[in-house]
Amino acid sequence: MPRAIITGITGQDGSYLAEFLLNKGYEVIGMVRRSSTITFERVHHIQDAITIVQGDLHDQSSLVDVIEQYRPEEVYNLAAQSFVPTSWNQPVLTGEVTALGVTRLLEAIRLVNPETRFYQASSSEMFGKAVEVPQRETTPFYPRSPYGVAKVYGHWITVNYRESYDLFAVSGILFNHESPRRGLEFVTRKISHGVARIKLGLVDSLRLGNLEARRDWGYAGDYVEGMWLMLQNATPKDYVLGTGETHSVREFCEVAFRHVGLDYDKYVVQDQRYYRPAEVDLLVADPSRAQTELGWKPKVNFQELVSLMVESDLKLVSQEVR
Ligand code: NAP
Ligand code: F7E
Repeated sequence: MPRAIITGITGQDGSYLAEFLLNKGYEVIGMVRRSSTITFERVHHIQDAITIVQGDLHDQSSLVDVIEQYRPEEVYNLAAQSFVPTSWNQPVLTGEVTALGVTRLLEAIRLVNPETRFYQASSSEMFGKAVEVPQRETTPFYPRSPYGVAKVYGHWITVNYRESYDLFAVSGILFNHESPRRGLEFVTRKISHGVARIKLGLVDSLRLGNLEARRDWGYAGDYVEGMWLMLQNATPKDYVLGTGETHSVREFCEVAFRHVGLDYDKYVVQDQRYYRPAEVDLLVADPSRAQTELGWKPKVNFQELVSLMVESDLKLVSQEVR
């Protein structure tokens, strides 16, 4: 039975990846940071099938201990301070976790068991003020937030450890991927949850920032398969994962409100508080390398994704008000 460690298992992607690996017959070890409250909501349903171990990307020795204790074949580094606006308020913490945390984990692998295969969760935010459209593996980076800058560091240190120490270390440059398990502060979930609350009569407006920003939105469940495929490759190589389609925040609103028979224009209020000091205006992937070399393709399209999220939030919010 292959063994994998997932950092960030309590996050959106960690929970889908854990399910995916369990279905493939893996033993799954989830690394979690200590907290005074339980944050296992997303993995509650599989908690008996996984092993939870404490560790923190801030703490080198905890990472060495986890790798030494479990000696996994694969490590997926999904843990990060992942919310872009927070990275302006907490730039140093973001750098510590999202950037230096990667080096700490790579060091633990290099020192304890360099045979371990390593996946780094890189991000399309690294393309930022994109210098070409669509963005692919060779597109130069131009990050626009402390989060994007930290991810560029995490990306290059992964490449550097691969080239310096011959580690099987790869980086997946993933475009936005969403789901009913997305955190409530990210725009897609904020919209689907807002639509449900408006439809059920709990609130009468939804306050958002820049409606013209465009993203390449896919379904998180599809993307975790791509992470796994990258670690099964014959040679370590980086890949872009995305749908190749781009939509604006405004379009996401239109489709989400229309799904429940409402007109978004009557409910959405633009609020300066949600604008960013520097915006990423347009992201769209060229995922052709992953399609050709890994056979990876997203299965859920934009309309299906929006419907899936709105339906899930309608159910959730109606249960809460009952
Ligand atoms: P998420 O839901 O925000 O999950 C982040 C995870 O990191 C949580 O489990 C969190 O634990 C953990 N974490 C935070 N700080 C930590 C620390 N110091 N030590 C250990 N664990 C820590 O993120 P996601 O959407 O699943 O994304 C997964 C990864 O992919 C992240 O690295 C993100 O930056 C990257 N990414 C995401 C997307 C996307 O569209 N979702 C696209 C590209 C790249 P708690 O539960 O304790 O907070
Ligand atoms: O913003 C605009 C906002 O916060 C998307 C993370 O997973 O994907 C995610 O980062 C867009 C931005 O995601 C609101 O200005 C408008 O242009 O959902 P988001 P993100 O910043 O793209 C990347 C790939 C990651 O790696 C990150 O970890 O939507 N927007 N109004 C808004 N955004 C938010 N959050 N809230 C609003 O009210």
